[in-house]
Amino acid sequence: MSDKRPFYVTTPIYYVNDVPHVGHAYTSLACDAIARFKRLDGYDVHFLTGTDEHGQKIEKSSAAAGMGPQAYADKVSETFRSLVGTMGFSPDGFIRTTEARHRAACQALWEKLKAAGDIYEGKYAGWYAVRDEAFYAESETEKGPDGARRATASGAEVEWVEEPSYFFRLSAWGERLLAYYEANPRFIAPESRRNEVLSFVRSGLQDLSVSRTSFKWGVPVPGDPKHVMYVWLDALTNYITECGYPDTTHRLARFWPADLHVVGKDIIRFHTVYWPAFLMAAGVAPPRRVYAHGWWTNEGQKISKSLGNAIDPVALVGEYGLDQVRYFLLREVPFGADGDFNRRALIGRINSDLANAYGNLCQRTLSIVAKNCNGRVPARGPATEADEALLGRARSLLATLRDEFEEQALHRALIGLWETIADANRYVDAQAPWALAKTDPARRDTVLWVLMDAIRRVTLLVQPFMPGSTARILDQLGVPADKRDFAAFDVELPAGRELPTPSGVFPRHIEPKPAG
Ligand code: ME8
Repeated sequence: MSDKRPFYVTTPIYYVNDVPHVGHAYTSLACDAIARFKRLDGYDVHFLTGTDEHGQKIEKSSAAAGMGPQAYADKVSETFRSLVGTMGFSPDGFIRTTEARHRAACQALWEKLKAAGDIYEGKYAGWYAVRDEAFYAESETEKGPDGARRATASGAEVEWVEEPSYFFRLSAWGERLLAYYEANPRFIAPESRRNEVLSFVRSGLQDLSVSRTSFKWGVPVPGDPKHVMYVWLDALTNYITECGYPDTTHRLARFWPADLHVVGKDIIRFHTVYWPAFLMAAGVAPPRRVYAHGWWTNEGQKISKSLGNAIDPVALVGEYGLDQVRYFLLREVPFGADGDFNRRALIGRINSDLANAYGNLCQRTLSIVAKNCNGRVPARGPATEADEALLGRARSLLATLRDEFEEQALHRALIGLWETIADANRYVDAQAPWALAKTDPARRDTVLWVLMDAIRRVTLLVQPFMPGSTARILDQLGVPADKRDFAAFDVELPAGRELPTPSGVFPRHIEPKPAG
């Protein structure tokens, strides 16, 4: 077993009722950047994503598509799997809830909850939203002008359901949940979400219906197969299925409790109330942290199937480039806040942050090196105050980024990196290495070495966000493949190393002229 520290990070598992849009890509992208950062920082990372394939919503959409639910799930799940390749995600596992290992884990968890006295048989009569796969109290719904009743929080239509059901004794867990939140102040983030959950739990919890009898597409309840498990009990269990539950040795012992579940703000309650309660009732430790990010709109509008304005991440990558899209999504909106997807903003960032700032810094530095230093890493002489200022800033970035990643402040990490890029560009202007070529070649070499080292440090840290482009920049800087993790952050470039011919990495985006 590795002596590295383990780190387990998960995305939500996505419903297969529809193909992925930019919102799904966003959550997985954030997890990917975090997983890559931790790997580079020497952790033994397990990064899990996958698809949520049971429940009434999937049963209904498969029927609407004229397919059996399994064939339908197979087909749509594949679109999420192929998005992994398109977006350059690096998961260590891709789980599907229709796998046999998952059914076994759900049933084992159910037996535990039952044996603990936390599951009892009864009858559910109340409101249910298929779109959210959620039960709502009447007070959480309202009737619209069209006469339809909807969940106030999500806008999903609710229907009245009355059926035999098993219940989880959630009402008995309120105090223990509050004690867990109290003892683990980092469990729910950001702070605004934590407050929201605290007030929900303090207001008193109702027992939760955890089985359904009016449809069939789910994991059968052990010993009572008329019932299928409530899809959220089924779905949440995926995080421990992946670790081999109910076998508590091996991966569960190593990676559980999960370090981080990243979710959208829409599903915070499931992850921070139901999930820890199920786990505690089954004698399993709750996860360490749940981070809920915000919601993307499209040019000011809510993204929805009925509006037909879902943004296809595959098309986006085709049009603007993979790393460009990855950068924009994580830079544009403070992680945790809501944001608006706007093409002008995307193009603006591609041209200013990537082409003009980062790309130009690399390109002008490396082309002067190619022209003046025989295409080799120049030798450094004594450092001036200006050199030390830039190098000092670049050296401090790793410690700063570790703190930002601890808080999932991905946008702040990028802001700090780009401030250093701006500093470096000002340094080039002030030092004017092209002018030193004739007057003071030794000083010119020092300036170029300082720039190359600053670019190297920044680029090592940009890797989790833009793996492809940074690999090309590191190639051009002559950084060997085994000197690209953070253990090599302080391994400086040796003078004299031969460099490949530089070429631009971040082209400007020019909008194609409308036809005609
Ligand atoms: O809720 N902006 O699956 P789901 C930002 N299967 N993020 C968005 C988004 C948007 N407009 N739209 C979707 C489910 N997301 C359950 C999860 S986990 C045990 C089960 C992201 O397919 C965001 O992360 O509806 C949200 O939480 C998730 O997709 C919901 O995906």
